[in-house]
Amino acid sequence: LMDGMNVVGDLFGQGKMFLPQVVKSARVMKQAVAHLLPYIEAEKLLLEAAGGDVKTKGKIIIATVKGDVHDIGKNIVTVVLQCNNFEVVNMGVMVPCHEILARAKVEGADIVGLSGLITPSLEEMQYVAGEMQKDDHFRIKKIPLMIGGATTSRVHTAVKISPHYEGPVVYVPDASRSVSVAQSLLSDQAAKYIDELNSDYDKVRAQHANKKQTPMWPLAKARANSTPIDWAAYTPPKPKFIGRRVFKNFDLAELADYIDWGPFFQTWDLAGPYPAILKDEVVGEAASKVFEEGQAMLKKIIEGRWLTANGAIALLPANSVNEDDVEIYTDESRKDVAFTWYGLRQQGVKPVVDGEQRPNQCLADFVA
Ligand code: B12
Repeated sequence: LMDGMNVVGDLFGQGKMFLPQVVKSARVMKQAVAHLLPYIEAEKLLLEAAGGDVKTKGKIIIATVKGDVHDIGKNIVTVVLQCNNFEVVNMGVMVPCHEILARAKVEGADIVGLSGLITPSLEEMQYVAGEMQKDDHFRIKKIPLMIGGATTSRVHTAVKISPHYEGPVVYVPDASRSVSVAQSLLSDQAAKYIDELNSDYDKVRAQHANKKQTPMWPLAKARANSTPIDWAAYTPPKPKFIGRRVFKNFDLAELADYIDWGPFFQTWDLAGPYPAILKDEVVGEAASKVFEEGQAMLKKIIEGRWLTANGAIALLPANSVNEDDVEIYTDESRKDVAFTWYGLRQQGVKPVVDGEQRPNQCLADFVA
């Protein structure tokens, strides 16, 4: 199984295998391991009874952080570590920091592993590192923290996570690497490995600090350079109604005609515009397969009425206020504010192109 997963990982890395196949392989791997685990446990017991050495290489707590549902990568790492004789407690997804740390203490974990695939997880990982620093159990023992998942990176780990915790914090790019990293962290040579890691991260931090900052204008200057629109010369078209409209139980088949399949392929990491992607030389085959499966699933959803599509829209009067914000009113009298949409204005230094100063835009510029 491990050899098979390594082949999958290598082909994925070389761009010869694509995400849909990786996800399927992971599913097969998980099922196969679940089937094998009782046999592995029984074998361990036999070995122990015969006086053999069944000591694990170490205990690792692994979890996908609070707010993040992505499971697949963490499960692969769990299986790979288990197959390499580590004891792994997989806490699942969306696990709050205090639960991870409490469990790590109860289990006497040697390493804490965090997985995260969405941007907010990056901040949550910094929080976990900070909480480990505050807690004597982790800080004094310097329990290592392993960081993984598609949005994480060596630079982010070095610059944003590691400074929150004085124990070792290691970015691990993929499951196969997790074994050697965990072994290094727990070996007799750990101090040397950690020293090398820290000096590498120091370098990364220094490089990051020396990076050229994007030149910015002060907010007042950016505001003074807003998108020039002559509202006096513009009469907006009148909407057919002002207020709210609710659409109940909208026909799913009709909605399906409006699906933009582009993001579907992007999500599966298959590059190219739809429908040309289906005939693409490199990803055409994988794209066609996942498209076919997507269509079959969509048909089931529509025919089985699995979903109810309700919608609501509101057409309401609005004005820009305070230069960057938009006030939306409950009716044409424009007395009661339904809500304020706060805008962010571009503050980067804008060039002059063909004698014309490019504006620092903000959504509010496009509302009178
Ligand atoms: C499958 C998937 C889903 C599935 C998850 C199913 C499941 N059970 O996990 C579903 C459909 C539920 C989903 C939901 C969402 N997703 Co999603 N999802 C993906 C997708 C397509 C693949 C992720 C994956 O499994 N990759 C394969 C695994 C093997 O890779 P991996 O996780 O990186 O793991 C490897 C390494 O990183 C490492 N590793 C991972 N964890 C750890 C931990 C440790 C300790 C170690 C050592 C190593 C390690 O080892 C693994 C094996 O080598 C990615 C796109 C992509 N191309 O990555 C988007 C993606 C991650 N999703 C995304 C988003 C935005 C979402 C949603 C917010 C969508 C939405 N608008 O509702 C929600 C998330 C809701 C939430 N609160 O979390 C974005 C994230 C963008 C961002 N930066 O924030 C992505 C990148 C898609 C995109 N391009 O926009 N998603």
